[in-house]
Amino acid sequence: MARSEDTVRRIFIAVDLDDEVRYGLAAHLSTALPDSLLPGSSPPPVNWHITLRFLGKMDQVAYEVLLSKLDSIELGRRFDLTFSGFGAFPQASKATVLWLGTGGGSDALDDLAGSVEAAVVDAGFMPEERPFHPHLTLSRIRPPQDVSGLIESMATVPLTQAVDHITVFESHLGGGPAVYVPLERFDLG
Ligand code: 2AM
Repeated sequence: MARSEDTVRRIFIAVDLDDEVRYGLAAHLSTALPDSLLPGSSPPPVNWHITLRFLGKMDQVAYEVLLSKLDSIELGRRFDLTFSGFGAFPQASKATVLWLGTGGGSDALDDLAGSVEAAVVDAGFMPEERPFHPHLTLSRIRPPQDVSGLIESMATVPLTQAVDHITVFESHLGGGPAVYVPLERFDLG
């Protein structure tokens, strides 16, 4: 169905996970965690991803310019990404976000985020002010909690994600978990 010119979408660009990694990670967490529970509210595994750039709402014209810029840039060579232990934003003693960090391949992921950022700015969006901090959000915690013990207990996760494309997602918010719809993908070399 054709989209009308005044369509507005809430967009982010991310590294998606293969189902094998997604559900392998969910299984690993449920056995590795002391009481099989994460504090706070956890997005369902189907929503797990690593955000490269969150853009927010944009109209059809901006969306099409973004796609054309993403299509025109060099995204680099595909690479393998491994996962490290847990971390927290803004800090472990008062965590509002519990996340899984990346291990091997983090430098390549940094480069990929840099390429995406260049395309985004070239498309006319404001530059991201915050430094890129790759993470996979596992839980959002309100009110904040001390998760220091949990972070120390979680070692490297034995899973590898082959990063061979990036995905442009539309985010639908509402009651319950967000729904993330993949709209476009761009392949690495
Ligand atoms: P998060 O992983 O740190 O929660 C889709 O909403 C993705 O975009 C989420 O993974 C979230 O990152 C990120 N995101 C959502 N709102 C954002 C915002 N206002 N600024 C930056 N990133 C945001």
